[in-house]
Amino acid sequence: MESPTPTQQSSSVGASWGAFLKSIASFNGDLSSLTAPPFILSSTSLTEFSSYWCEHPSVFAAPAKESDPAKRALLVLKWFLTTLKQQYASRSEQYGNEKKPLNPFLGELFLGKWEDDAGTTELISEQVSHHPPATAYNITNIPSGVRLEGYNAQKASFSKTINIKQIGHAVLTVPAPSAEEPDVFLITLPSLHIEGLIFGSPFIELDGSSYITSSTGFTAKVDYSGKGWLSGKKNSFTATLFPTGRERDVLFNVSGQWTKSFEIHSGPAKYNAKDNLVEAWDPLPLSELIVAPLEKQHPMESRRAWSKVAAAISKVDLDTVSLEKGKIENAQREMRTKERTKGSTWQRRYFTAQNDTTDPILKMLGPAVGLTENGDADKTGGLWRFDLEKSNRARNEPPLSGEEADEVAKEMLGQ
Ligand code: HC3
Repeated sequence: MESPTPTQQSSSVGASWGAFLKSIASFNGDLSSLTAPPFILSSTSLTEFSSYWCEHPSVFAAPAKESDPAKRALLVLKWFLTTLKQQYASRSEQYGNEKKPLNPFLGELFLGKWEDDAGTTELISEQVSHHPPATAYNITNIPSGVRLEGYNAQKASFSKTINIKQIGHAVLTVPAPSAEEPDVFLITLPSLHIEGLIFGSPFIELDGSSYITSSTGFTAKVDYSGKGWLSGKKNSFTATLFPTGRERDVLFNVSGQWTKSFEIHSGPAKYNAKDNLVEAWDPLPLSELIVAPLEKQHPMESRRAWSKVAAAISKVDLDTVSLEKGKIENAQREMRTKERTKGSTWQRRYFTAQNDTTDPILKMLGPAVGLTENGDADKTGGLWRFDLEKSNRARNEPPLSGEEADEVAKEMLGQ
């Protein structure tokens, strides 16, 4: 038998579940290097995951209508909690089907929009770093001006199971009614681990705490408890909102399951808190993200770029999966070699890494939530911020002709 080509080695497909479990026990922390069994391969790239932040655009935009800063902070907390189900449990209709997403290539894009009663909300997601892998995103609800930007990477380790620490953060900007300056909210990302691995039915459980702190002086802390000792239910959490630095002066408390429903109460948590119920949340139908048809997409857009791999995954045609993945990986390697020879770097289309290591938002709000001023730039290939100038340039570019698109696909993706 011929020995595998570098392409086959790097394309991590195949392996039985037993071999997979063995490989994760000696795992080096690089999630993309895991050789997963065919049934656990997903045809969705991680660049698509940015859309999970906004599948209820009206909840995303709601804080802009609230004039009281504390209630605005509560609406931001509510929106954040409503995103968790999409972010961490939506890929499996039932528990136990969390798959291995496609590992995005540098410059990969995922663009879309939502059109609903909140008006138009635009999504831009770009793979801004490959080593280490990091994805950046910008989501704007046009009528309200509410805007979320952020970037994230994952650091994985193995102890009993796969544990993932999320690196990066998000910043939500909310124009406040009749205020000159918008409110700014700095959001940290929860840690997670994979459960059900041993039974071949992986699903995510969140752990630890995450925070949201605002320029108006309010902080929310969310504690994730899994099968909570209080409720005994999966995906449990409790959250409190308080004036920054005064954690005991709880203005609102929220509790429930992030996959199901939760209740918001005023004041601190009590055993019998029916009287101070502010709102009960039950998941709403999602607003559908609109993505251009493949032939209208830029060749670097995720679904177009990965279309052959995705088709092969759905047919469980592993040879073609390896071949098509390998073409992209090899073309990308060649691009990086060419850049090194020329002394150039890949120009990100929508985001720019901040060179000064003190970001004003992180400087102002970072200490309240334990984030450093450089946004862990060394672990995410940079401190990434949305670049409006670049975005306007991209928006005004004429679409590529068929020939130009073919050239880009050949050079960048080997297709
Ligand atoms: C860990 C994860 C990749 C990262 C995913 C992230 C953290 C990406 C950012 C999103 O905003 C939130 C999010 C949700 C799910 C996270 C994925 C779950 C599983 C995947 C691993 C790379 C796959 C591990 C393989 C297997 C078979 C155990 O599922």
